[in-house]
Amino acid sequence: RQTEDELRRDLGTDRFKVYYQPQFDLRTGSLTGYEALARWTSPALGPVSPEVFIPAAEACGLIAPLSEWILTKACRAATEWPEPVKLAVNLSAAQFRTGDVADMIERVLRWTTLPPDRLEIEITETALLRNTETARSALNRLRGIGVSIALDDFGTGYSSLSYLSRFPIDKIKIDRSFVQRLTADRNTSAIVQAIVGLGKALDLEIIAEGVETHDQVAQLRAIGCHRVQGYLFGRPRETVGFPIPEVVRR
Ligand code: G
Ligand code: G
Ligand code: MN
Ligand code: NA
Repeated sequence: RQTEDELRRDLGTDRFKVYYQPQFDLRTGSLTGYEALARWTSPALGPVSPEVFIPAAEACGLIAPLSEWILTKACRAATEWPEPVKLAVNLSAAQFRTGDVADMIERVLRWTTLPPDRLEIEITETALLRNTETARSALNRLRGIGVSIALDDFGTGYSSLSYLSRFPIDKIKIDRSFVQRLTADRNTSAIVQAIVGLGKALDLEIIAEGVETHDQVAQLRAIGCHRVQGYLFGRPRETVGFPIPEVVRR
């Protein structure tokens, strides 16, 4: 397949990039971290979304080297940020199929000298569903060295709630489909409120992703969800940005 051939050719070159999207705390107005988002522009195919090239890399056995490259690049960048905020990196389900994802992460942390407590990994419910035992032991090991774990796209997967007690989760990311419906739909607002309540009861951090409007911010504040990420506050960019946008401060 052409995508796979091009992927193989471009792996490790600067045609792959890592972009960073900021996350904020609405109460304090402070920057809390950045999510790393991989980007690829292929000479033959043009810009290819990670929704396409991550599955392609999984299919052709390149997910391990690609992920290690992304993680290394992001961790190295994070050691040079002006503030020691968290770096969140996405891991795909396929990476939990084998037992060595924790080894890879530990190796990259040592190599880049990023303190483990600055790294957060984002996983989806699907990843946990498909590889329950290897995922549990990898996550426990990472947790043990100080890496934190975020459950991504929360609410869209299967059997969400059981994961919260069965895996060492620190943070829930409320999927942007909920955020998008928040101001138009009373039921969605009740669901988000329930997720926030659940998170508080379980002592989890909660962040809303995909925040695009001031009305969504007002609703999230009212519901008690104080962490946010989305185009309203900052798009993913190649370099990290200061100062903090006005919309967070007021
Ligand atoms: O930023 P964007 O909308 O292009 O991301 C699309 C999807 O690709 C999202 O689900 C995001 O989590 C995923 N993604 C982005 N970068 C990475 C990465 O480095 N690794 C993995 N596994 N997924 C990523
Ligand atoms: O699955 P995950 O949550 O990792 O995916 C994050 C994706 O959401 C990335 O592709 C990122 O570019 C995209 N994204 C980030 N902020 C916004 C936003 O405010 N609106 C929309 N529509 N997408 C966003
Ligand atoms: Mn994510
Ligand atoms: Na998401």
